[in-house]
Amino acid sequence: MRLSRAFLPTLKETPAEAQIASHRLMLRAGMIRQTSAGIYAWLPLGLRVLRRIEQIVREEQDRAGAQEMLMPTIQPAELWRESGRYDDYGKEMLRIRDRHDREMLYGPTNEEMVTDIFKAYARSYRDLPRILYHIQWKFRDEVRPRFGVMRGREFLMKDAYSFDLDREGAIRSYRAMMLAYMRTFQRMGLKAVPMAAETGPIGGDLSHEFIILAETGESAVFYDAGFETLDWEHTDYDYEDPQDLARFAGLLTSMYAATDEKHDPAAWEKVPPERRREGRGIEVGHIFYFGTKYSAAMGFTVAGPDGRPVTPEMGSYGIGVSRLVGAIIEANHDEAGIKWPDPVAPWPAAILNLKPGEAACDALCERLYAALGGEVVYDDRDERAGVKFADADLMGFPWQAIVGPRGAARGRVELKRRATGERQEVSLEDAVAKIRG
Ligand code: P5A
Repeated sequence: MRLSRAFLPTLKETPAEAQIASHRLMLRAGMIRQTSAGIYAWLPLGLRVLRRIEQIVREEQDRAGAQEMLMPTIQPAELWRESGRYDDYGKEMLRIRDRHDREMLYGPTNEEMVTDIFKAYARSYRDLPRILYHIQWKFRDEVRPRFGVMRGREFLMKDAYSFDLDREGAIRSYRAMMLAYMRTFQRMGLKAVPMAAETGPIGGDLSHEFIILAETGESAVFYDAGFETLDWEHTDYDYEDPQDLARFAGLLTSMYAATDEKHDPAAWEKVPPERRREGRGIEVGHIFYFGTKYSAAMGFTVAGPDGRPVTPEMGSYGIGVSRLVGAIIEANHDEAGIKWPDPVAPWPAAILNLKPGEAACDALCERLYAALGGEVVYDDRDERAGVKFADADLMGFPWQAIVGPRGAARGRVELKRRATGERQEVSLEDAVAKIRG
């Protein structure tokens, strides 16, 4: 992407309305633009990051055996009358009437709809277990939308729903999602801590929030150092093996973790002092086991092994995909801008041509750009070097390949690692190899 032709608009001024770093940086880096309170347009830079995050979420859901579908954003009110939530949900629900005066709503979540769809097909215990998910926009008319995409009114969520024959099966599905979540967040370079949580309007008696650690997070958290060091992604826990999942859940729950609201000083005392960690965090995921709350209310049964009707046990599992964009920035930024972790970066590198029009600079930049298949940002603008450095730091590409006349004459590129500030002079081939990772 040549910057001279791109729509990657950065702002020099700090927008007055933004109270937290990620919101400020997303506006300044030209990732999002507010179109109404709590509703945002995703500009090209923001969309690329959103898509990468979405893809990691998708891959880990698939790996856990969940199947992707896509349900609509607009839902009929009747479905929500069946579960009794139409009135309970209150003002957070955006209610709409169509031309025939039918009551509709913009979905804040999909428990009713997925139950209605699945029950139309599932007939017997052989149709279970299943986990279905989609990645779809939601609307919640929050009283105070704030912090940009962290608490929006319209936001992108991955929501999965499990259907099992009995409680034991449902707990297994719940654990599988827990493992998928730990792997998902780790792949994004985040440290995630699951914490026992309230169930609120979703309901049920078992629930965990996934909090990622960021100094600027909204809640204070107390946790065991094990959450920082354990590798969930490369362990051989098998989703198909209930004992493996139990082992994994046992390890998770054996380690202390609580937000300040649920902090238990007596239990904290039992954690060895060298393992005690205190920090701040942001909720990026929330999972629920609620048994037959929706299946029973909506008359969903399947024929059990003995032929008698069984009401399936359910759970639901959410990840705030658009919130994650803000959360990752909260965990990875400095004064100058964003420091994208490689797995979610919009582009792996920016090539900074410090002297466009100078033959050697232009030639080296073009060769580098071509060698990288055009899959980087090439700052070919007729701008001062200082402007290019500032924009590249702000947009946060993991690598900056800096090409000035002196280096270019010798075929050398200065490679800067955004996260650490480290710089080294390398050949074009080495620059390509490093950027490709
Ligand atoms: C679980 C999936 C649910 O809605 N139903 C389907 C359950 N859970 S939840 O906790 O209410 O939301 C799941 C995650 O969505 C993100 N989120 C938000 N992100 C941005 N702006 C909002 N207003 C917002 N509300 C919820 C959070 O990451 C939450 O964990």
